[in-house]
Order: sequence, then C-alpha cells, then structure tokens
Amino acid sequence: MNIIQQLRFAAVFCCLAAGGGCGPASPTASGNPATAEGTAAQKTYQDIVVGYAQIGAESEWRAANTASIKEAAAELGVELKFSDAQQKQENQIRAIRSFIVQKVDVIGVPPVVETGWREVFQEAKTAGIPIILVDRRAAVPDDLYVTLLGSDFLEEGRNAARAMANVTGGTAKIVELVGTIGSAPANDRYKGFREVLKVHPGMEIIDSASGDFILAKGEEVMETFLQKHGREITALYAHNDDMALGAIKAIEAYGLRPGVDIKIVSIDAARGAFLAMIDGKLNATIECNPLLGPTFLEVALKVVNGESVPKWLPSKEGVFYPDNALDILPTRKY
Ligand code: GYE
Repeated sequence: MNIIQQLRFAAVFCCLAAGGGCGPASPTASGNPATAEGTAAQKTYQDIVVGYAQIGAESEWRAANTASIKEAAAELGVELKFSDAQQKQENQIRAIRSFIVQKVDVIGVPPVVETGWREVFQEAKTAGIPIILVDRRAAVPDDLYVTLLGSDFLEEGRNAARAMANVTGGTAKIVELVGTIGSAPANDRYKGFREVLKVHPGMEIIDSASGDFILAKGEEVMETFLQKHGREITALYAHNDDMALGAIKAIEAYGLRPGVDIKIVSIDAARGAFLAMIDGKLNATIECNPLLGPTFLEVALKVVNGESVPKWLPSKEGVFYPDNALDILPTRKY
C-alpha cells in the first residue's frame, strides 16, 4: 500500500469507527426513509434482510467471497437471500429484480461487467432499496449506489508490473491472461500494468487474451500462446491466480519450467498461489481481499439506519513472493 492509500485507508477506518459522518464528500445513503435523529428505532442485524447477487464460482477468490458473505450473515443473524448468476449478467439482473419483489432491505452485488446496470439499479432506487457494490465497480451515476467496497484494481495492476520487473530484472517478453472482458478488475489490471511498463522499456507485452478468470480457460489460452510464440515467451502476467495455475499446467505440458523458463506474476494471493510459489512455479502474487462479508453487513446495517458511509471503502492489500510463502501459508484465510 502506498502512502496515499494508507492515508485513505486510515481515513476510511476512522470514519467508520466514528460511525460515518465523513463530510461533504460522503453522500448520505440513498433509498432509506429519512428519519429525524432519535425518533426512529435503530435496526439490528437480526431485523434486516439482505440480498446478494453473486457472480458465480469462477475462482478460488469467488468461493472465498461467497463463504465470507454467508458466514458473516450466519454469525450476525442477518437473513441472507443469496443467488448465484453463473457468470451471466442477465441472471444477476434477474436476481436483483427478485430481491426488489421480495422487499429486501439492502442489495449487495459484484457486477460481473461494468456496463448495463443503470436500469435495474434505478428500479431498486425507486423501490427504496439501497445498492451496495461489493468487489466490482459499475458504470452508473453516483446516486444509483450507496458505496463500493473493494480493492484498488488499478494499483493491483501497477503492483503486478512492479513485481514483474523484480522477478525478471526488467527484461521480459510477456504474455497476458486477461480476466472477464468488460469487468472492472480486468479493465483496471490491464491499464495499471501498462502504466508501470512505460518506465520499463525492457519489458514488452507480446500477446494478450482473456481467460475469463477461470483455471481451465487460462490453461487453454496459454496453450495457444505457446503454439504461437513458443520459447520467445519469458513471462506471464495473469489477472488472477486461477488462470496462472491453469497456465502452469500448459507450460509444463509444453516442456518448459513455470517459474523458471517463464516467470509468472498473478493477482489474488489465494492459497493455491502460495502452494505454487512453494513449488517454485509462481514468482509473485498480488493480494486482493475477498473476505468482504463482515464489512458488507456492517455497512448494510448503517445504511438501513440512515447513517452516511464513504463512497469507496478500499481494501488493504500486499504483495507476496516465494521466499516466505511457506511461513505465510498457514496464516492465509483464503
Ligand atoms: O480477482 C478473480 C475473481 O472481482 C476481484 O474476480 C474479483 C476477481 C478476482 O474471479 O479471481
């Protein structure tokens, strides 16, 4: 985390600890009835019903995110309506509409792609149900969602390029496995990486294609890269760990050594990445925290109770290398 992020994180944390009220930059939660202070009964976790329109189960990250939401709800006694859209935006939209019909108090959604949400978010707003964006951003006007909880994907992309410079010594012919096309993390991880590449003229991206954040697709696309470019490839940047793990299989099948002949940097820092680093097959992973359940529900309750929350609650993230992967693995929660 750079200093600006640290300050921002500290500010957000203090703000939350102080119970919201973060000044003019922090709009009041939309969608809940205005209540005169002291007159309305404050709701508790047991009083609220929350809908979560999950994307699917494409990765270890996503599985950890789902578990975090479900576990936090069970622990706090929140009634959770959970839906799995199997990677399809139309299913997420359908789930949101069904939550509206069921009159839930708050809806959480990680938008699978950035665009195409305006209409359904407006429907939620009209019904007085606040939307909390969890994990991924949506391209909608600010008044259509209360807050975004999640990572700085641009910074993750920059950190991936910095890590790539570290592990390659600044000279590399890179292939890139992009995440889901049109998703906020794929867009930003693509852009952030290229920003930092500008100061490393010895590092060049020679090919880039989507593996949709899925292990099997990462393997498939890496096979194609190898058929096309063979031994010219000296490095791989994967937008998530699962695609890197799939690519590792393809590299081995091709007869090259992942982590040695082809240096690999990926994003998420899930346990599978730590195991690959311990095996010497992955050279770095950039952390992206999926354990958003407790904060999501804390914010949901605040919003229901009419408290203001910051427009973005960024996660705190690190960068990991193989040298201490073995020591760190037992402390990893996902
Ligand atoms: O990196 C990837 C997952 O949106 C941050 O989605 C998330 C990404 C994560 O499938 O593994």
